[in-house]
Amino acid sequence: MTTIKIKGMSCKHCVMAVTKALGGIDGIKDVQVDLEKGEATFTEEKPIDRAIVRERIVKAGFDIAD
Ligand SMILES: [Cu+2]
Repeated sequence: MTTIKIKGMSCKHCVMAVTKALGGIDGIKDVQVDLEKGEATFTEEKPIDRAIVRERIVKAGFDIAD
């Protein structure tokens, strides 16, 4: 499992948007987003480039905390 910090989520709609953005990436599955912790957890079926993850998250209107 991989866990990343997501910046900018404030409600369950944000959670859904982030879940959808991550779930749309080829090779990522089992996406779980925790609003209170500001974290997203997922399984990588193959190594996923962090730049791609960041790009999708930014496109959805959020950002990743390093
Ligand atoms: Cu929201």
